Amino acid sequence: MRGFGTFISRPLLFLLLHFILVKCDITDGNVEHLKREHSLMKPYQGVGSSPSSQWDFWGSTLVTSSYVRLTPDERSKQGSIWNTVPVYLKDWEMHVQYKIHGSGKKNLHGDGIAIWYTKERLNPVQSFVFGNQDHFVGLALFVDTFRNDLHGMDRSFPYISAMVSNGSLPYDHGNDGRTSELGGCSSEIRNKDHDTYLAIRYSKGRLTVMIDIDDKNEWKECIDIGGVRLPTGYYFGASAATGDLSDNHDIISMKMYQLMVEHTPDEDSLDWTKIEPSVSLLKSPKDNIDDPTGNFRSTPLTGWKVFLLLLCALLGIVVCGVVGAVVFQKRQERNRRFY
Ligand SMILES: [Ca+2]
Repeated sequence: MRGFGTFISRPLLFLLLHFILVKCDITDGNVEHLKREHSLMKPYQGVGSSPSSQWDFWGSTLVTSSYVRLTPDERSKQGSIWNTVPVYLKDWEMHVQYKIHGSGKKNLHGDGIAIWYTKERLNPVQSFVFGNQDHFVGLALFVDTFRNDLHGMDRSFPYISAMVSNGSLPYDHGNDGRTSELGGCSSEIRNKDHDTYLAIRYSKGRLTVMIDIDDKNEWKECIDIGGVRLPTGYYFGASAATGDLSDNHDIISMKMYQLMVEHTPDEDSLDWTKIEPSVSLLKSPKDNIDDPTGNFRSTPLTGWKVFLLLLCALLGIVVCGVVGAVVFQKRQERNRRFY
């Protein structure tokens, strides 16, 4: 693609970049669509202490006026925070502002934060992953800061990955969930001077995860997969855990936006609370081991990729046309001179 830019005029390049950024910016941005009953924002009034609070917390979680600390930078801590109101939106977008920081040097910190959309909330059972149960039912997004699987050296940590489970398949902490992940990306999210963001969008069976770690107010795609089925009526939560190594795991805000999406009458007549969490259009999760990137996305091309392909094809045709015309003209001139 080197030299691609030289083919494109500046206005066209600007238009192209604008198009890509607009497509990547999945922020709904419409405050009217913010669902306050599912959002956690400063100064977290009443969280955990008021009976009418829409958020509960558990374990090592500490609520201050400027952040919710799921774990301090100390060993063997587990904490979580949970929305007490089930979500009945069919299409939604959750924006999480968070910060993971601590005194541990590179690779000497852990374990990370998980964001949940699950059937059960606040379930302190014996088997924990990131401060919650490993046999969860629903969706989980793991911001994993510690590499447990020493065989998986092909990816760098911190690593963000998503998993959907109906409860039959647990998250395997020993291999960083590699065998069950739907997709993921590496991201240097620790010890930033600014807060970091992630957005989870679920709409029409498509799960998209975007991240913003550079404080530039721009989303970058991390995960984008189709064929995901999630019910309504589940709960949002965030949790974190430390082990022998630790970090401060802070949630600054969780903002839930309703997406205004039309559904067919057939879709609307379904009982969305009865949907079992599942993913189609994918290889079996175990095939993921053979994928050197640990990443499989057998998804159709997204809008802007199709746009780029079409643009390349169009440019190709234009270049061929121009070259053809020049050659034809030269030949005509030569012919004229010949005669
Ligand atoms: Ca891990």
